[in-house]
Amino acid sequence: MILAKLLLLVSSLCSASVLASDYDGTRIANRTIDRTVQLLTHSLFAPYIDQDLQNRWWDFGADAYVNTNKHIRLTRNKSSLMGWLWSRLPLTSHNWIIEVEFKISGGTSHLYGDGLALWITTERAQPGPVFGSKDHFTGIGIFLDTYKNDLHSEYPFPRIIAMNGDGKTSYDLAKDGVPNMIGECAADYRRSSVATKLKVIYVKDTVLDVKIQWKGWEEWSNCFTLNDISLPQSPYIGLTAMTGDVSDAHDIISVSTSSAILSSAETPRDKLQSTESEAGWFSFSFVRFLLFGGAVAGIWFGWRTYGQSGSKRDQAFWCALGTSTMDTTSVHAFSVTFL
Ligand SMILES: [Ca+2]
Repeated sequence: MILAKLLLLVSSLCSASVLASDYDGTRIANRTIDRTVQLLTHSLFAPYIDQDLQNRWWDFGADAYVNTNKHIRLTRNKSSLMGWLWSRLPLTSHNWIIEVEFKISGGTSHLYGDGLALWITTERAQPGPVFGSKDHFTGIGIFLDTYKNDLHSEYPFPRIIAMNGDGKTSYDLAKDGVPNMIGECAADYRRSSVATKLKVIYVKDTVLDVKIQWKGWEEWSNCFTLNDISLPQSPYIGLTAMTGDVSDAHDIISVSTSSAILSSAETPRDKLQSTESEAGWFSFSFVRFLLFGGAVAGIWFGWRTYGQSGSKRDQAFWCALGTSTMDTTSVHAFSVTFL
């Protein structure tokens, strides 16, 4: 019983150390991301397709095509193209991180566009006018808009603009979505010399955080953070791009999606107390085990010692008593028989 408890305790302590080693300390709002678990069902890496020229978890279509060594090219640098890439399964995690490595490249002229979009929406794979996807979407669209439709706008481009669609409101193409935008920033991610990545972190009903890497490796620029935002349950992940009169090549290099396991500000203290409590139980039980073992050993040793001394004592007694009536051999034999 005690041994089983000890094994159970050692096992639980080992589990705690694994949790601790996974801790990456990322803080979001007033909570901490303890660890992340990558979702292979919503991630995408080279070579992108299997021997049947399919991907088990993603669909792609329209003008999109796969270069197994490099990317999924949503559009070539040619006018009037559109391409899409959608997860086949909805994302059921409440809290998640999506990191997309992309590349937008084209000529050096001042005419290029239109850009690409990351979708977290309840509908999937429905081509349309909003960066190659349908309008009146439900969920969030994060648009990497490289073409300034509204020439009178004061916003510099390229730009990131997000809209939280309710399924009814139209994306305002002529004004680059500004009337309905919920977050935005400027970032010169086009033709960047370093890998360009978009990172979106969502904590259910709490926060949506968008960062972009375009200046240098592992140099993330904050784009925008939205508090108290709720996205639809079980959305799909989509990436679409479109060219019009102007064009660019829009490529997806990889998508890495992870489920995020969070702790509240109080949890580390609780965990610490729990660990201390377990450690205390362990110490107490171990001391009890030692005391019990010591007591058993003491009784056994005492019994042996008493038995041996008793034998000698008896022997001395009978020897003294039997000097005239018994010889030594018979006394010894009697003593043994008596014991
Ligand atoms: Ca635009």
